[in-house]
Amino acid sequence: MKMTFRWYGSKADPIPLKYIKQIPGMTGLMGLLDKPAGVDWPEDEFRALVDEVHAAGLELEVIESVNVHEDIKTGLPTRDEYIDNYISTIKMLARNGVKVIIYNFMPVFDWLRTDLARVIPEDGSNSLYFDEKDLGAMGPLEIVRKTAEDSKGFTLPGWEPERLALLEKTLKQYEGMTPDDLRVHYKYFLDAVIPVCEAVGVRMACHPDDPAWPIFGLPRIAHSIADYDKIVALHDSPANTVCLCTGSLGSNPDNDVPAAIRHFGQMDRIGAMHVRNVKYLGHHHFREASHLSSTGDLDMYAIMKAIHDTCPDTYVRPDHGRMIWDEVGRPGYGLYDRALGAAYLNGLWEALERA
Ligand code: DNO
Repeated sequence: MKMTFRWYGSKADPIPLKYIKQIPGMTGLMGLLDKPAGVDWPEDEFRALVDEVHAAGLELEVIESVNVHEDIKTGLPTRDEYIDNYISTIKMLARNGVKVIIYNFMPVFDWLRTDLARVIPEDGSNSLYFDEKDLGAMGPLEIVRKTAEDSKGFTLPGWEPERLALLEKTLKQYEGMTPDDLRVHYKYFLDAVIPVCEAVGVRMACHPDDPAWPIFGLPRIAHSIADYDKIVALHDSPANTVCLCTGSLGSNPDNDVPAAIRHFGQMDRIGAMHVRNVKYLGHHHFREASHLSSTGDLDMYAIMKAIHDTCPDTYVRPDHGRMIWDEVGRPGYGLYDRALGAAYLNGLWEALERA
């Protein structure tokens, strides 16, 4: 297992690489270049990032994310140009030491919450929160406006300004599209990129829908074991993998997260793991908890054991943290609680190794 940390680059992330390196057991990053979906990433800029990360004593073997352009997801004729750019980016990343590319195939919205800083009454910290009842009153444009307002000036992954500028147009493109239609577009994309990945030694890892159910009537195709079975079958290859996010899949209590890890781990189809905990508050209603099992509803020991038993070489990052100790930072991506999460997950790992 390689413990990694999500980082947004020195211009966009207030957390210095030095601090990340000081978290015990941290081997590297899940990093990115801040480029809009569809763009061919410039090699000189990426090389500079790699050099900066290496100089800090960290690795950059996982990229999160190279976003997929909406024209690819909606199957427009313009998709081929964007797929060519994606392929060129894959080759460039491989030349520079990248092993895994995390992405998602969610229409329009990446992840969605109704409150980015819900106070946890027990201890006064705050975390990301979702209640479908609150969403009921808001349309997609309103939730976007609210999320932007609440993000404290940070660009949130999946909520990039260029994506939001096209929101109304994009939403229209999905009208009438079924999950099967979306899978047809997905297969077209995978058939083009996966052979390239095989040739250059990179694995694509698809992030699940978050939360793990359909929203705003949009087709969503990655929120259960059955969904993921279909995705890995769309183009059967060790390069076509999942980024198994415990908190996203686990937002639906019907998903047995350790079982999902074992299932895809045994198939060698886990490219990366996001590990975090959720606390269920009702139907389609949850908040994010600290990583410690007893503060939420997911069994972190069972999760780490499933990784240990079936995909022990995978990349793991402590996913979203709460905001604690009055830290001001990107919602979900502060330093302190994610560092505590990493230390705790490393502790579970040490116990598993020794047992
Ligand atoms: C949210 C993240 C997601 C994830 C993308 C991968 O905090 O886990 O935005 O990075 O879905 O493409």
